[in-house]
Amino acid sequence: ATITQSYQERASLPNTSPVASYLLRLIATKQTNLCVSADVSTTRELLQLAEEVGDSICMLKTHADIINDFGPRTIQGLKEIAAKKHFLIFEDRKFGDIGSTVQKQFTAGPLQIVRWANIINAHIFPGPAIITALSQAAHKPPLLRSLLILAEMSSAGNLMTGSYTEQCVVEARKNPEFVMGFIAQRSLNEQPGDNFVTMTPGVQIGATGDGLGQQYNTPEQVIIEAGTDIIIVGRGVYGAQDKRAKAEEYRVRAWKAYEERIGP
Ligand code: 5IU
Repeated sequence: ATITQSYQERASLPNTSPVASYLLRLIATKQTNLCVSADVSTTRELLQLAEEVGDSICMLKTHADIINDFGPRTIQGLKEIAAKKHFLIFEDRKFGDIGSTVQKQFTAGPLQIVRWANIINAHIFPGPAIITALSQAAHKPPLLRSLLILAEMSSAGNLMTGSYTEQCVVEARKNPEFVMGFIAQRSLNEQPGDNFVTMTPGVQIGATGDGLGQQYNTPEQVIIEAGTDIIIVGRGVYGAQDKRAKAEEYRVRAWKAYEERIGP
């Protein structure tokens, strides 16, 4: 059902995590279901990209561990731009260890992810305690944080299929307060009452792959045919000469696709 419901309607359904509600309202207000993946290597490039694409996105996805000079200046800059331009920050850390270790990786070290990322993601191959461990760490001190479970990947030959993906959905349903949805290639909202947010990487216009296993679909394929909610675009945007214009082009394509999907 969520496939044909509007973002606005879904924001107030029961069983929706607080961060998901906030995000769905933000998407509806800004009219953008685009997340840009900022896979750049310096703080300067990261903040400049955030400024340039900020008006066109609902979320910026980071890989803090590929920023050469990541530090307090990066964190402060990111937070300021996110507040000014109204988007959420998603650190694509892909946690995948025992509960005790992921708590430390989430809160400590040079990155201190919990301090600045509204959204994080995790694999469930270590077992469901990874969800409770991250949730605990996010809630002392109480911070509004949410988790995306990695249910499917875009890369060729990946092993996240079938019963593994199904198990991701089972664990998500048990934790609707903290788990806002999935990274997946299609909507996994299959049961009445499911209102998970699906974010899909592997989106580019005019390319089918990158020679390193990445597989691309168009915004229309993922939003209309696969029923997902947010497209994640990296090189398609930051690889362009005019990043602002390119982000706007992806925003318009993905938004039109969503409008077509929900119908009049
Ligand atoms: N990413 C994927 N596929 C996945 C997952 C994450 O591409 O299944 I999970 C990340 C990797 C990169 C971004 O940071 O999303 C996609 O970048 P490009 O649009 O440049 O391929």
